[in-house]
Amino acid sequence: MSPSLEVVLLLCALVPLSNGQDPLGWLFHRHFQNQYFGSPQDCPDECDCPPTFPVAMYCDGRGLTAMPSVPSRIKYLYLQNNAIKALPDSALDNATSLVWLFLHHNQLTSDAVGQKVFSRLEGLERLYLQHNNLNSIPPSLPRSLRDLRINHNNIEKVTPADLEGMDNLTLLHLHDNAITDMGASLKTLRSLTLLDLSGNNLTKVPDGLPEQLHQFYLESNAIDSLPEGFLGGLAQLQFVRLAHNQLTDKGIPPNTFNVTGLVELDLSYNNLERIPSVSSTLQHLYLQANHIKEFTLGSFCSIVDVTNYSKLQTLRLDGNEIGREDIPSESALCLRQAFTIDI
Ligand SMILES: *[C@@H]1O[C@H](CO)[C@@H](O)[C@H](O)[C@H]1NC(C)=O
Ligand SMILES: *[C@@H]1O[C@H](CO)[C@@H](O)[C@H](O)[C@H]1NC(C)=O
Ligand SMILES: *[C@@H]1O[C@H](CO)[C@@H](O)[C@H](O)[C@H]1NC(C)=O
Ligand SMILES: *[C@@H]1O[C@H](CO)[C@@H](O)[C@H](O)[C@H]1NC(C)=O
Ligand SMILES: CC(=O)N[C@H]1CO[C@H](CO)[C@@H](O)[C@@H]1O
Repeated sequence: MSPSLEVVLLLCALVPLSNGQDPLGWLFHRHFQNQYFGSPQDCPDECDCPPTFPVAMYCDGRGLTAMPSVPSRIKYLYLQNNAIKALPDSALDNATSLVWLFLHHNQLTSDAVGQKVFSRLEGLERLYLQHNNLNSIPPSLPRSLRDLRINHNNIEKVTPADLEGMDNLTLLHLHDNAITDMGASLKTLRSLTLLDLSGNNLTKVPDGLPEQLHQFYLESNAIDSLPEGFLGGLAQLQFVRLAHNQLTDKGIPPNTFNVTGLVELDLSYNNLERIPSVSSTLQHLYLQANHIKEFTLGSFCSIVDVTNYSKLQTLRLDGNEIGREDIPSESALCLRQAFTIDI
């Protein structure tokens, strides 16, 4: 056998010519794939469809300005980091198996998103639309969603119809928009555990907070007062962030934060002059950069004895109008678990 024929035979053994059986095939450039591994015929040229993971299609970061066509078998579609401007009604006609749809970091505007484009995606669970130019939540989003990210857009208003019936929605990222009003849109979200509304233009806390809420982020809005007992019915709530608002003592009804279950409360960068009363179970309290003039131990402990003390571990009071000398000596008993007190 001549040496050159040996080489050819060896290559044939190494490069499978049959239909995409090679587990590393998807790593190669598509043209190479087509030639040697046989990429699925229905994969658009501008995307990658790994033969080893036939339900995924990767079209991210390719400078796309329009939607590629999506084969019906695709469940996981990656379209982020492109310059896609429009999502016409027919764009996802065949994509009825989609479970994840990633469209973040594109140039979508609400006018260019079809009214019905999402309506046939009955199994969609994850929709990422953050960092686009949307000024409203697209109509007819699938009610099957579990994780909706639409932060960093220009949304001004959320209406009840936008989110109604999303019984399984667990995570809702709406931060860094221009929302002034949430109306009663949250009430029906019975599975919601994380609500991020930070970086908007809210002047008040939305009504009807979902009962399963666990993390509630409202920092960097324009809220100056809180409704009476607004954390009352939220038995799962552990993290509340209200930093960078315009809260005053007058705007916080007594015992607003004296709710058991709360683990972390961030009230930094507001206009408070007093330390609000908090539950003895609270572990981390951030009050830096307010105008607090007095260290009121009663805000943490109403009674102090062997069994009654605060569970506070972190207390930040730096950037206020008090100093270390303002902390009364009996604090040691009440705040016996506080490892960090910054003043
Ligand atoms: C949907 O599938 C049909 C048939 O394969 C095809 O002709 C059509 O172009 C597809 N539409 C889109 C938007 O991909
Ligand atoms: C929510 O999830 C359950 C269980 O997976 C499913 O049966 C139900 O249809 C989902 N609800 C919606 C509105 O899609
Ligand atoms: C939202 O707040 C920003 C900064 O505070 C302001 O520039 C903008 O005009 C406000 N937008 C609306 C819609 O109120
Ligand atoms: C918190 O509320 C309980 C009753 O629910 C009350 O006994 C306690 O004194 C309150 N704590 C503070 C610091 O006001
Ligand atoms: C406010 C509070 O937690 N009070 C408790 C203090 O400790 C006694 C027992 O010593 C409890 O009965 C109180 O409920």
